Amino acid sequence: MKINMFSQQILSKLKKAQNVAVLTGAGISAESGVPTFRGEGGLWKKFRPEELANFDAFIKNPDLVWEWYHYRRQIISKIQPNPGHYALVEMERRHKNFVVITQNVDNLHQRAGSKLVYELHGNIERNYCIDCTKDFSNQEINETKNILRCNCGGLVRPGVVWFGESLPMEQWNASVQAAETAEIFFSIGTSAIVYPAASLPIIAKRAGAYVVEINLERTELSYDADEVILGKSGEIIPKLVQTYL
Ligand code: BV8
Ligand code: ZN
Repeated sequence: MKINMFSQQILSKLKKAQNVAVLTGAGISAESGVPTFRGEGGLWKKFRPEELANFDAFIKNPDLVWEWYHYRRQIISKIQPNPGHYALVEMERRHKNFVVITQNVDNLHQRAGSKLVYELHGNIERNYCIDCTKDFSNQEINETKNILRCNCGGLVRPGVVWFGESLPMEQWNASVQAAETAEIFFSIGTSAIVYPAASLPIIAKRAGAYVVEINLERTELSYDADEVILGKSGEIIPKLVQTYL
């Protein structure tokens, strides 16, 4: 394991790689102005995400959970993707099979132009009724900051995956497959503690991928990564792209 900017290994591997997978977390959106959950600069100090992002919390205190999501929707509606997101779009053009697997719900990879994005934890721009599963548009949601009720009487919840809930099966299976076939696997801006997403770099490593971590600080994954690059993803990914593309 090395701690430096770009090694010869990563550059030569990237130049010839056809299969590249990237796992992203809240850190990649930090430079756009989306607060992270944990780590340096993590803003949700008042509540641990595990306390709010679960179904029981929603049933016990729907207004509080709804307010948290309303606040986050407001932030996301005002900000833009950053150079880290855009650099991944450049990489997608360069490699035959390139996939972004994201734990983020902020839609910023898609807004930047990434075509193949697996959303493991859903998307904050979707909402649905907990009883009849009817979808509610973002516009309907944004009209009020109070929690909505469906015609059937059910509460409307955000279309995200909460703790204790299963990930979308198709996206998860496709992500595992991408990890198993990746020649290079990047883990970017994630504390790598939320499972099963955090198992993807390990799956990739066991299947032979060169695992590269990009983060402000070392994480649970750092010991297993082949290379750790410490710094801001919005600076490092564009530099990497300039160096090898
Ligand atoms: C499940 C979505 C099966 C909604 C989120 C005990 C042991 C092991 C596992 C478990 C356990 N107990 C329970 C579990 C399972 C649990 C889990 O993993 N818990 C952990 C916390 C112990 N997982 C689940 O429940 C998952 N489902 O397992 O299903 C099942 C089914 C039924 C019953 C049981 C099990 C579902 C997990 C989904 C959670 N959903 N949110 C929302 O957003 O509101 S969680 C939340 O954490 C985030 O949304 C995000 O998706 C996820 C991960 O966070 P990160 O993205 O990594 O962000 P974080 O803030 O932590 O870190 C930011 C990083 O960026 C930092 O490292 C920082 O240094 C870095 N950074 C900052 N700025 C920059 C930067 N890096 C680079 N550049 C910068 N500029
Ligand atoms: Zn309903």
